[in-house]
Amino acid sequence: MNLENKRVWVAGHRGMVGSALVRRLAAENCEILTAGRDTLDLLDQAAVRAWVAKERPDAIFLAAAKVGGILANDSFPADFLYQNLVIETNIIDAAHRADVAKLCFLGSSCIYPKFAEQPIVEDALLTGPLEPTNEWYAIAKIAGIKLAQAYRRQYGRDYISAMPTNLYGPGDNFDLQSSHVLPALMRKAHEAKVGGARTMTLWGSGTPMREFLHVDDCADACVFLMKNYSGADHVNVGSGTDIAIADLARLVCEVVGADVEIVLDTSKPDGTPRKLMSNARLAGMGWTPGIALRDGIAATYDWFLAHHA
Ligand code: GFB
Repeated sequence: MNLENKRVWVAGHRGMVGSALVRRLAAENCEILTAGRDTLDLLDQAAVRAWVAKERPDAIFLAAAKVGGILANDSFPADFLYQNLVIETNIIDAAHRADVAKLCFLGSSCIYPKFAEQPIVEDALLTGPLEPTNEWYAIAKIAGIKLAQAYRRQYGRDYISAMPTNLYGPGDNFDLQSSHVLPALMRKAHEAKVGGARTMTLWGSGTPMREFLHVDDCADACVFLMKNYSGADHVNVGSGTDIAIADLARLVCEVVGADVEIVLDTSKPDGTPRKLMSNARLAGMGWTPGIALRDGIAATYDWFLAHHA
């Protein structure tokens, strides 16, 4: 799809991914549509239908979601399952009713089985049990993939799905209870440095492996897919490399300039042992990521210093 002069709705534009999409779309010469929480409640089916029918976007990036780190996922299963199901069903069905030509649904790498073979190919979906700490969120995201496929199959809609790996970058959530690991470690390292602390606490064993992608790379990949991909199969969006959480903590401390000893809080869950996705499908289409982890962490720390510290 050529985005030039098209009306493109970024649902969830205030979130980390949505705001990265808005930044990226500025280069596409399209008209970007947004609706803040004050104007449109995405949990309200009638309101979403009315808004989409009135605004008539040509394309939609479905980046709105209830998101959080391992503890938030584990603590609020009803919120993660219910809100994500409702947001995606409301938007995808409203898009179909308003004849929206294209939609890109964003999911997550936690849709795959806990013990999937690594690197995880797209076909591993629904081949085994999920990781219990985030199965609620995962089930909602799997339903989103299936919704896009179902509207394609029954109504011929060109609705696609992108599955990003663990993301980080400007606009991330730095709240220690609800955030993902990377912003949590950045804040802890920063506070240790400023406060002169000698230790920094890491949840779990530090041995789980995670793959990280800068959110600007993710936005670029989603725009690439919107423009170049029309298929029922979801597409992994990753960096292609992973790192142990303890090594990530050392890297973050180096970038931040915190000289601390790492202490483990093993009362907190590890989650899935490893989730490195195969990015072969996307690479085969001609897209590869551009931001190295250390550079991305440094840029995110600059953003953190400007906005939070
Ligand atoms: O990023 P994270 O919260 O989520 O945690 P998941 C990744 C790993 O980092 C886990 C460890 O093994 C955590 O125990 N960790 C160490 C920490 N210290 C910390 C800390 O201070 N804060 C946090 N948050 N983690 C989420 C899913 O899984 O990933 C979501 O729950 C979603 O559904 C998201 O898929 C991308 O990678 O385990």
